[in-house]
Amino acid sequence: MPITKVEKIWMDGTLVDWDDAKVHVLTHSLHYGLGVFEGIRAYSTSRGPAVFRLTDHIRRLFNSAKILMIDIPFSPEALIEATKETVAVNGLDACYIRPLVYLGYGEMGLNPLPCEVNVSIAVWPWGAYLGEDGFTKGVNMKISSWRRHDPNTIPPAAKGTGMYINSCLAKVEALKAGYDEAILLSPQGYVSECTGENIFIVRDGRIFTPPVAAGALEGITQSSVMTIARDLGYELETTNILRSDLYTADEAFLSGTAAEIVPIRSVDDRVIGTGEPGTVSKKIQEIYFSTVKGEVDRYQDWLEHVR
Ligand code: PPE
Repeated sequence: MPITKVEKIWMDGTLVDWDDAKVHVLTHSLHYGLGVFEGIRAYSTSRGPAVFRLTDHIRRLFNSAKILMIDIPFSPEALIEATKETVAVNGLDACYIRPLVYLGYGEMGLNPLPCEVNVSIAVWPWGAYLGEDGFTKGVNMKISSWRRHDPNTIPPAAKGTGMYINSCLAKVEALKAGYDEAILLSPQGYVSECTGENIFIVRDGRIFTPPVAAGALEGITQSSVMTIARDLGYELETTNILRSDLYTADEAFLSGTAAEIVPIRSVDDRVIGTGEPGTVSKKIQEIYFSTVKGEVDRYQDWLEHVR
């Protein structure tokens, strides 16, 4: 998806012009893929732009860095402030936010410990990640022939840059085969997640989502969905799911910051339920969109206002 250029990007404590936000070709992370990042969204609310669950995203950024032994040279508070400043200075009401922690120029070789650690925060307007139609009609999914990585090969709990080779392989395979998005299975064969989203199924009014142990990222949207669903009175369980559970589910949907909440229309050409977004999926989607815009009182704490 093409990036829409804005004014400024935050790099290591200063706001630089968009066109000057550059790195050297010998930047360590570019070679070995060791870096961590976040995907966050700010939404327009009646009180101006608000970043959705910013503190939780920054906390996950620090946890990802901890898992990969990267020492971020800023405090979480400093990066929270920097994120708000970057949204504000670009005058955006709603945008996607991409904090990136990478190992910079100056060292080569596989020992990352001596490397300089750099941090950037970029923001840009980003629309419907899986297409506008996805929200209302649902998307067609394919189980990937690529497995999510084993936790003792590359820990999926860390949102590390290099791990996304796995997601890119699965995404390309699905797109080339005519599907919208891929679902990855864990090395043990359980449903893990999608290339950049968590997955949920609904069966007899109960909701299920795979655990972190199946190789899924601990999604912040997933956690919001869990709270919303339970507050609506649904039973929700984090448990292992088989691919056949997907085929026979009454409803299925995916969740992610970029993708937001998108119903699943089919998996491996098996139409889910009636083929129309189900009642539970639609209800959760509706509440999620009202929540991020600051229209739901009980979830106001999830909004972190920019000004
Ligand atoms: N699983 C993966 C692998 C993943 O990358 C994401 C976020 C999620 C689950 C959902 O997590 P959360 O955003 O906290 O609900 N994917 C980010 C990157 C997408 C991209 O194209 O880049 C995102 O949604 O921002």
